[in-house]
Amino acid sequence: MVEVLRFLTAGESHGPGLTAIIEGVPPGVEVSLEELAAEQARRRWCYGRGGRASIERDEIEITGGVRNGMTTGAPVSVWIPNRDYANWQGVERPLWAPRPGHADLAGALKYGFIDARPVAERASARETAARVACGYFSKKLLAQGGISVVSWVASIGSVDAALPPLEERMKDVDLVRSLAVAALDSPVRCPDPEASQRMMRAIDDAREAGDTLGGIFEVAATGVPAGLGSYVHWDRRLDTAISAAIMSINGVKGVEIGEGFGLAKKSGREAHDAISPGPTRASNRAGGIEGGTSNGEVIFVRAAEKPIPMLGTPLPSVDMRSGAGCTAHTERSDVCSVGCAAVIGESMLALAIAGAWVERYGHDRPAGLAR
Ligand code: EPS
Repeated sequence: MVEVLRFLTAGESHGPGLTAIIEGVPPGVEVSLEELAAEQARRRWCYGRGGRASIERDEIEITGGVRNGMTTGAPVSVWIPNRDYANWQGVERPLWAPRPGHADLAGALKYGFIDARPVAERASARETAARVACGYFSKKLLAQGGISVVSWVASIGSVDAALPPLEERMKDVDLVRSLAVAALDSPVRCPDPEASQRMMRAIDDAREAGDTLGGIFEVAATGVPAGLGSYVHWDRRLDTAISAAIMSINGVKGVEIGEGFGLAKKSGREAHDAISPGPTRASNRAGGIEGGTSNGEVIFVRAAEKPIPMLGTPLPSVDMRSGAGCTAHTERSDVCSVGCAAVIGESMLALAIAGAWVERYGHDRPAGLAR
């Protein structure tokens, strides 16, 4: 048996474009090119991105699976051309000195390349434009079932946003919504305006020093019914799917569900969410998942993105042709992309939850009717 909802992407950062295919979206999901383009625009730019973000327009085409503004149940295919392709045609840009922290060296060793350019081209986070396209269809399918997925940035480098306590952010649906709305006004997607300013200054300082920054973003899904995923086998657990989906985002090195690592420092009485008649919960430290199964609370995920590996002032590396020491390759790049990673996090969380949704409710009928 194949997975009910699955997606594939293809294409390189500076190739003609990216292809995305998502299969398993039920028929009758209302979609629009304008919304899809708006979602792409959210992913494309945040404060800290480099020159490339202003070159690309992501003039997307839906080439399959949609008729008269509705999904048909057939695989949905999307084409996202790269505008920068024109500037790369006929130009050889070898990458002899792998960048520490990037896929360059590991990929070159794996596939036997001396020039790591093919690695850099496919490992590039440009590919996430295709994931966000797939994420859009998942979000629309989930919206039919009353689920929405939102995100914001909690920290960049050493600058932390002054957010309401984690316990409240994980539990309170209205607070989740208001944080996501506040993040819309921030160039770094942080709901705290004062911290946003400091984050932007930190990004400027890093740029000036030829350095880069990472950060932490939070993604939350509200309206998720109890019963998605299962405890019966490791690969049917919803937290398995969610953590893999979030960890797969370029640069992500840590994922927590609910209070995550913080729970390890608490006693059982402090850590668990007591059940009251209803059944209801006054807290959501579990982040909406117990026993690999959604429990009806907000699904709450935190992710840590490492600093971007392409540095203006590069770290030591080796020239793959001679083996001699040198400094790592450098070229135009981003300084910080945490605000964009948050949007990609929404897509990946939506894809993981949508997978569990269609597994439970099927994909032959519109999501709103299936439940
Ligand atoms: C990326 C490097 C930059 C980013 C790119 C991801 O591209 P370039 O090498 O062309 O300057 O802009 O991201 C995108 C193009 C995008 O749309 O997200 C990398 O090496 O990962």
